[in-house]
Amino acid sequence: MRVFRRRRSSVVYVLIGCAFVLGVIWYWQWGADSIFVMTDEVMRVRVKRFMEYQSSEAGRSGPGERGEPVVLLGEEKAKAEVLMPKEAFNRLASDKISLERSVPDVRDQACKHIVYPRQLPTASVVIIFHNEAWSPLLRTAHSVVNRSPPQYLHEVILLDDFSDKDFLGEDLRKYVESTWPDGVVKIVRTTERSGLIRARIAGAKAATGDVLIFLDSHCEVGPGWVEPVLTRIQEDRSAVVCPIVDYIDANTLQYSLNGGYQVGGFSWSMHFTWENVPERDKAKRKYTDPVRSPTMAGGLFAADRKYFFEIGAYDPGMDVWGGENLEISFRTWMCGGKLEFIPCSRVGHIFRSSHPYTFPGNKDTHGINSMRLAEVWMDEYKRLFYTHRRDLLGQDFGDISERLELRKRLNCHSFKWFLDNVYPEKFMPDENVHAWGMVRNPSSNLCMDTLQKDEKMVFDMGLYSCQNGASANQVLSLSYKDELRREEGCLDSGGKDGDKLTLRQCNQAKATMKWKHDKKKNKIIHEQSGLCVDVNGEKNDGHPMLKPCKDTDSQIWTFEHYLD
Ligand code: LR7
Ligand code: MN
Repeated sequence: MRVFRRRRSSVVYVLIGCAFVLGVIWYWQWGADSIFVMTDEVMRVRVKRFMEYQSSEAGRSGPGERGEPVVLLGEEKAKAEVLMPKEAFNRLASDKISLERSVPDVRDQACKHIVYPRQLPTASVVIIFHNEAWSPLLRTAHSVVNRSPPQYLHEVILLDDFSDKDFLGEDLRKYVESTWPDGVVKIVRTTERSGLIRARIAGAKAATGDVLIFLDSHCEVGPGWVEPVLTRIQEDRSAVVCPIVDYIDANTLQYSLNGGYQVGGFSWSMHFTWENVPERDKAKRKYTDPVRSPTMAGGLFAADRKYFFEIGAYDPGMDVWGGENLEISFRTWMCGGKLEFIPCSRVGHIFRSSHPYTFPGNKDTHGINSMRLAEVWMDEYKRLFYTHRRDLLGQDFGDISERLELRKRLNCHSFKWFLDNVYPEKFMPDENVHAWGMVRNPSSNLCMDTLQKDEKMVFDMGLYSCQNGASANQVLSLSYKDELRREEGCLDSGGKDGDKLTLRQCNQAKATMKWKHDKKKNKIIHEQSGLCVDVNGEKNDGHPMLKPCKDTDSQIWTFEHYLD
């Protein structure tokens, strides 16, 4: 019995061995050959197409070429204006422009002289879309194929997040297959509306290149955009990197360079903000060096494909839109990676004023997604998020246990570590301050209020009935540096009788931005002029102003919280 069994198993080994040898011979004779021949052939097609585009680009003419604006007139203009609110950009102007238009080379001169390594990892460019218009979507794909050297472009994945516009079905498939018969552009479709976060995960899973590069479906990449990105990731696989985002006008499709040179921050309401590069980072670097950034805007970035999954891809519990950009930013830094902008890589994006798609269930997905992010990553600092979003307290944000598990498994730093080490400039409304919260004049029950003004702008501080802590527009802090400030700006005043309190960029060197307050006298005194802040008979939507100090109810102010 034993002998028999042994003999049978040796027969099996011999058969497996023969099959293996035959397989190797077959592969060597035909398989390998045909694969290599095909690859060579495909690569030839791709290189030829790339060279042809490159050599014709400078001579192109037509509407919108070189990123010039398209201005519609008369009937067309009227038609475009009707479409604008629905599509949130000027589709008619976009449709007039070639899908392969040229864009200006807005890179710094120094970028053009850099010689990048010949051997670089390959890119899978993932373009997610839901009901995107035809011309911006295809212009994104064409720009990638036309401006990425074929040896580095593994594939372009058009990830259709369950669009229901007809032309994005068969028509798109036919267009893609006939335009890129070599298969460099692929369509992958989700089987239900996933939202942009899960759509990106699906795109990343379908990809097989070394590096993932995500783009929105209304971008145009600039000359030489891909090499610096791949070079940086080759140097350091834990670098998650973003191109500089140029501006494509939603109305004229004009491509204009982002002259500013900024990095990403965030507001405590969990919105992305642009911030100046801190001096300490400016000092040590050349213009062309990567610049570290606390956060990213979200849509345009690259990461080593395996690394992207190692650090937890995205939170699949996030719906439709919003919050994922700060989540991946905090997580990358806190779990051992880094986030950078690459000044020599430029990509244009159409900035739209609204979303040309639905939010199923009419949910505030940005709010709920941000709750998930705050609960998983922000430790005790989530209090500052809820200060700005009291309306969200008690809302259901779903199950976050897997994300908490991930944080533990990756042994990530605390949020405080992130603030201290990556973003020390970030102002905490309730740390290093004498007092904070509502600033109330008890006799009128009016509070200082931003009146919803955009805090990136300069504006006069207003007055509004006190909302008892429910309105983030009424949060002010009196800092240890004697600033009376919001998250972004500080109150300033000319210091004359009747002058208003103007919110503008904080500047510690400015004497006109210093204020004194003590909870005994309850006045707010403008240090430089010695004048007092006065309600001066103003009502809702009015403005507090400086007046000579006197003993009057309209000069009494109390802060919601005193810390000393
Ligand atoms: O359900 C959806 N499914 C999708 O596939 C909803 C959207 N999408 C697609 C959509 O077609 C688009 O390609 O997702 C992409 C992003 O949607 P947009 O273009 O409406 O977003 P946005 O440009 O207004 O918003 C920014 O913030 C978002 C937060 O969730 C995303 O991170 C976007 O990618 C991001 N865009 C950028 O960062 C572009 C550069 C901005 C700058 C500077
Ligand atoms: Mn976008």
